[in-house]
Amino acid sequence: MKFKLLSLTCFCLLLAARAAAGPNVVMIYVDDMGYGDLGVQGAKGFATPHLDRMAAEGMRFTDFYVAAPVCSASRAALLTGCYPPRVGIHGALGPKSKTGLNPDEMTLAEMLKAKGYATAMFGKWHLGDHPDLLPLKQGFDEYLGLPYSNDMWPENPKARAGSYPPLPLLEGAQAAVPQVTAEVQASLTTRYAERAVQFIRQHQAAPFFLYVAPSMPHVPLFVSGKFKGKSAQGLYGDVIEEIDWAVGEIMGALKQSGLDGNTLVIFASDNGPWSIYGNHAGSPGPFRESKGTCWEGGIRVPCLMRWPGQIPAGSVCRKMAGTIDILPTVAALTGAPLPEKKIDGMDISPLLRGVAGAESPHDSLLFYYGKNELQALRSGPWKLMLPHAYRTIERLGADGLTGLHGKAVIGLELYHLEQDPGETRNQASAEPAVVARLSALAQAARGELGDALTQTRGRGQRPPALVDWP
Ligand SMILES: [Ca+2]
Repeated sequence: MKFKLLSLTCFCLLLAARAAAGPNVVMIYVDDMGYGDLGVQGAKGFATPHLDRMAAEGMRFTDFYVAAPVCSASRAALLTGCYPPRVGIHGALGPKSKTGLNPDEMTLAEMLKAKGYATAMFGKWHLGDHPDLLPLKQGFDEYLGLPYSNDMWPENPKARAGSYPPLPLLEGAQAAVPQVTAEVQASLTTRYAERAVQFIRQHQAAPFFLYVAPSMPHVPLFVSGKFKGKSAQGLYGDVIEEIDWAVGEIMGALKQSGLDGNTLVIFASDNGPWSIYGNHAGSPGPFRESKGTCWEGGIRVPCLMRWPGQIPAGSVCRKMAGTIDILPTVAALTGAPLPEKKIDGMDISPLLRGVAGAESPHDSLLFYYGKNELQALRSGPWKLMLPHAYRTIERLGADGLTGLHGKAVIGLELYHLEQDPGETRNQASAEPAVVARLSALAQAARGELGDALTQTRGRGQRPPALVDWP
């Protein structure tokens, strides 16, 4: 009897400690999935029942943005709450990169670790593959995954002989598989999901941060046997259905562990679809262009958030928000102190909670591509495209082979995203006052974060890590 009372007391203390620590956080960040690739956002030829259920049980964001339409810059923004130029990460880092995310920056994992959270990452890192820059050095207790994109691989059909070193699958900082094969690629989505489920089961009593970053649906596409040939769309649809299954496994593990009501789950993509791959790419939905451009198709991504009892079920948020907001929002929800260094994201927890009248905290969101080119910004319903050159698609590829890029140059163009989400009607000459207001916002941003298009160096730019390889 005494023992029972004691264990009951322990259990209550444990629950109280858990509540004081704030919610668990699960961040799922997929690679190159399009806005139109969710069932609830019109996907055709494949099904996403688990993601659709996540939307039904949580909140779907219609106006959610990445900070850059490319892998490394987008991931740096997610993990630091900063625009990519603030932390010095541009584009997509290659193997044996001489730069990476500076360990002096505070990541989401480090912020929560300081608050007593257990942390783990399973999936694609892509913020520097030098041993000093891998996830274990950036706040994660545990890591399994590819250090960069799965196409930076000797067996990639478009790679020149010897252009890529062997691609390892890392466990911590060691190669669990020194040379990833096609068979290993096909196992990745399931491997990451299994490790995520195992991690959840091992941490039922401690608050945790789990970051799952599937290597898919980035080309080359691979899927495990259990999903091969299942969707009407073909291989891309099969790959999305396996990712959807993985999300279902993670949500199932949370439910079975009794953690549903105490866990915030976020799902988003790191940029728009890689449309030049034709039937091996997803859909940007109603938006213009795709990955690698600052048109909406490159930067507006699917985003779902679920936290039963805290986020209203079946809700839709149409306010402007982005991946830079996740770190400060998680800080607000968990009581973790914000990084000491300046960040750009803002707390959007009133939007998550569905507070009546809650607005986007941002006057504007900025979009970068290339080597720190400020190519576009959005303020309210307006989007200003700044003069720059970008890649278009002249011919689509198919079945894993790329197509043909063209080049386009645009001047100063203005679009009303609520009336014209497809960015088809340039309003610049009709709305000079709006152009002037957004141009002033762009100019202020250049002073702070720099801009290669105008050769501006920003006051607030911090250096990335620089490393030597033997
Ligand atoms: Ca990507």
